[in-house]
Amino acid sequence: MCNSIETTTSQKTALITGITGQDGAYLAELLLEKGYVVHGIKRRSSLFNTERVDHLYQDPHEKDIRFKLHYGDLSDSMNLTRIIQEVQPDEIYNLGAMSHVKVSFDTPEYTANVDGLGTLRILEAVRLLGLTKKTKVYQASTSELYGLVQQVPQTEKTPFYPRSPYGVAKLYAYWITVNYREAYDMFACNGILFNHESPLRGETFVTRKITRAVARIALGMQEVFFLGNLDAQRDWGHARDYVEAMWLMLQQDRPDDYVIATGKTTSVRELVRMAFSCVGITLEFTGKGEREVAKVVECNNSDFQVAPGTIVLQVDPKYHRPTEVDLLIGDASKCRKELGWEPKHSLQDLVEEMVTADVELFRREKYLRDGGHRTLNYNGE
Ligand code: NDP
Ligand code: GDR
Repeated sequence: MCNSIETTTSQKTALITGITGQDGAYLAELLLEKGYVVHGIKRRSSLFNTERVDHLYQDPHEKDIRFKLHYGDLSDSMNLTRIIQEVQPDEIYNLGAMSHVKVSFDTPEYTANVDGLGTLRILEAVRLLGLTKKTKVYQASTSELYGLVQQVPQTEKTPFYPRSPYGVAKLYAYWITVNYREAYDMFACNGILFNHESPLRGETFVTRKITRAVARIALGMQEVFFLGNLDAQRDWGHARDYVEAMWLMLQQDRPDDYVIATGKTTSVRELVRMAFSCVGITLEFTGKGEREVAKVVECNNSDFQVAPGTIVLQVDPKYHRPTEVDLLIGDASKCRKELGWEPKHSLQDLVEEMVTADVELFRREKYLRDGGHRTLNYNGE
C-alpha cells in the first residue's frame, strides 16, 4: 500500500490549484501525457466536485500513481504551505479562483481574498519554504485586467483598468506575481488569457449557457432563454489550446508575462447566431435594448422541430453587470514569436464541439426524463 508518490529524478512534479475547474482538467491531462506527476488542490464540498477529472483518478492505495488530489483552499495559508512543502513542486499552476465576473459583484470580499490574496499566499509559501530556485509559478491572469477599453488589440503593454471586483482582485494578483519575480528572483509568470471555452466550461458562462440552451430548444425541452448584454465582444479561444500556452511559459529560461488570445472578436449576439446555426436553425434579431428578441426564421434539420416565428431568446436586465467590459481583442504576437504557440481550434470548431456535446448531454437527459426517471435540475442562470 502506498499513499505517497515516488518520483524519479527526471520526472517533473506539478501542483495545480483549481484542478477541478475547466482549465485545471485540461492542464492535468496535458501534464500527465507529458509524464508529470500531477498534484491538485480540491475544495471540500457537500457533493462530489471532481467530475471534470474523474477520468484521471488513480486509487491512492495503488503503487506508482501520478495523480493525487489534496483538500485545500486558497484562503488558507497554512494548508497551502503544508501542501507545497509536502509536494515540493517543480511547477505550480495557480488556476484556482472565484472566476465569475458577475458573481464577483455579489461576493467582492471573498473574491479579493481568494483571487488576490490567494496568489500572495502561494508565492509567499514558495519563498518561506526556500523553494524560489526550484519552483516555477504560473499565475492565471486575465483579459479582464484591461476592462475599460483604451486600446485594441490589447497587448502586454496596454494599460489596465479593471471593471469588476474580480478584475481588481486579479490586478493585485498580477502585480504581486511581478513583484515576487523582481524582489526574490523567482520564476513567476502571468498568462494574460482571453476568454477560452470548451464543453467543460461552467454552465453559467455565456458560451456554455448559449450552447446548453440551443441543445434544449432543439430537443423541445425548452422554448426560450434569457441573456444580458448582447453587444459585448469577446476574443474566444479553446481551453485546450490555452493550457498548452500555460505550460510553454514555464518551460522558458526566463520568466515573463504573455497575452494568449486568437486576435479575433465576436459579439454575444453573433455567437448566439453561430450556435443556433449548428443545429440548422436560422435566427433573426428584432427590437432594441431590453426589448430585443431572437426569432426562428427556419429550421433546416429534420432531427429538430422548432417552428418559424418562435422567440427563442429574450433580454433580461438582471444579467447586466454594474460595469461592463465592452470589447476584448488580444494580440498574442509575443507568445507566438517567443513560445511558438499557435491556437489549433477556430471559433466555429469550438462552438460546434460545444453544441454537439450539449445535444448529446440533453438527449440522454430527455431519454431518462421520458422514461420517468429523475434528471438533473436545469438552472437557466
Ligand atoms: P473555473 O471556474 O472552471 O475553475 C475555477 C477553479 O478554482 C475550480 O477548480 C474551483 O473549485 C477552484 N476554486 C474556487 N475557489 C477556490 C478556493 N477558495 N480555493 C481553492 N480553489 C478554488 O475557472 P477556469 O478553469 O475557467 O479558469 C481557471 C483560472 O483562469 C481562473 O483563475 C480564472 O479566473 C482564470 N481565467 C480564466 C479564463 C477563461 O476564459 N476560462 C480567462 C482568463 C483567466 P470548485 O470546482 O470547487 O468550484
Ligand atoms: P467574462 O465571461 O465575464 O468575459 O469572464 P462570461 O461568459 O461570463 O461573459 C462574457 C460576456 O457575455 C455577456 N453576457 C452574459 N454573460 C453571462 N455569464 N451570462 C449571461 O446571461 C450573459 N449575457 C450577456 C457578459 O456581460 C460579458 O460581456 C470570463 C471568465 O472566465 C473570467 O474568469 C475570465 O477572466 C474572463 O472570461 C477572461
